[in-house]
Amino acid sequence: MITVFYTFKKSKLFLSMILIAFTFFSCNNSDDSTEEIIDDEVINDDAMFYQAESFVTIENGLGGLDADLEFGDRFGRDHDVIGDVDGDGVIDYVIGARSDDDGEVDAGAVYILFMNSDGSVSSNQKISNLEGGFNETLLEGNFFGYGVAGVGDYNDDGIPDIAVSATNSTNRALYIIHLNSDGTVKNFVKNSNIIAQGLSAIGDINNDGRIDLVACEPSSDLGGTSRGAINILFLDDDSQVVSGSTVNIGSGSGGFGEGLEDNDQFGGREVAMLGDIDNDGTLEMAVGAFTSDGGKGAIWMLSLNSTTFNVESKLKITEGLNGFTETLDLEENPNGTFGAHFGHAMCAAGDIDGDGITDLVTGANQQNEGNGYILYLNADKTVKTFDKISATEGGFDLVLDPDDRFARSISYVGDLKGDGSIAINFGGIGPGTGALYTLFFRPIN
Ligand SMILES: [Ca+2]
Ligand SMILES: [Ca+2]
Ligand SMILES: [Ca+2]
Ligand SMILES: [Ca+2]
Repeated sequence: MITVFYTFKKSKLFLSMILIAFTFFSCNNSDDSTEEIIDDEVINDDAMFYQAESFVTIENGLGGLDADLEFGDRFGRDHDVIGDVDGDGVIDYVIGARSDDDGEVDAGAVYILFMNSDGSVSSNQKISNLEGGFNETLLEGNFFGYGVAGVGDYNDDGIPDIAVSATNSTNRALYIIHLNSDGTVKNFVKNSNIIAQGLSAIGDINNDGRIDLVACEPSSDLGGTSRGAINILFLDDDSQVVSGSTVNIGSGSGGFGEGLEDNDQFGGREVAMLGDIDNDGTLEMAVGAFTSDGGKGAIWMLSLNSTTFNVESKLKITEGLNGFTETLDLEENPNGTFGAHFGHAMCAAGDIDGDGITDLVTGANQQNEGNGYILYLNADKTVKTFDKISATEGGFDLVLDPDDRFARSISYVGDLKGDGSIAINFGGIGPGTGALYTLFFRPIN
């Protein structure tokens, strides 16, 4: 522990916080403490910068969810907060279920979840071929709901709206859906020929009053086979993508330069806008490449020019590189893929360790039951230390199935309870239908 303490700010207050964290961990994990102290790597687990308060599982018949989820629906494969849709003062969610079969096999669906402040679902509204007033015909294999994101109020009616992607080659589209306060569709705008195998809201980076989006295309052959790419999208007053404004970043494009190899799948399923963490005028954004390094996975930390949004500098985080001391596995997975898939999903998590720098939540969903990680970042984009959240670590005592793929999707909720705790949503397979785990963290800072 001494070396860990030494690398941090040495204020007495800060040390006492770490001691509290360490004491909390020791009290709650006494069974593991003997082996935890053996090698340096697990010191990170002792440095927990939060108290694990509780978690809620949302799946068929659990956590207040009354929905007809079926095996393979992939509920929770992507999710985001959308603000308070029904005006009851509690944040609401959008959840993708891209393999839902309403109308056609794998046509897809999304659910608007109206939340209670304890993290349980109060009620829900499905949007699909058959429900929610969605005047659109989704075809077999459209995978509507592959990517979802809250975009704020795009049509100025006071009700937050959502972005939803469909990815099949017969209907590659980005839908901006303007919601009614009951979660049904008021109307929608379809942007065609947009590929978004992942979708992330990144805040209003061009300062035009509308939240901007990143569409992830990990299968892109830009610069080489399946090296992957992202597209930063800007939309106008009519919820349409502004033609000519899209910023394409990948191997040899958008200032990225070199570093990607074939089959890295840069872009993954999500990116995380961290803001200007080093205060030099560029915007730091994390982008995964989940099949990089033989399947172990990696995260690229990009610094984007604040005007062109092209990459000015970048840094790679993976096993043993730039401060990430975790061991990632290379084993074959039950679905035939290889490796841990670190960086498949991620979100910015605010400043959990209280050092003034935004921290990054990510995961390795193909390692054991799936691992979540909180990466505590330095201003130079490297990892200072990290906490791991799994079935056996992180203090939550999660109940996961062996092939749950916990943390395959991640989104930041914030203070849902209104008591200073932070809620973060993690997707998993659960009983096969898909599941959402809401974890409540109390930062110790
Ligand atoms: Ca609400
Ligand atoms: Ca609206
Ligand atoms: Ca904008
Ligand atoms: Ca921090």
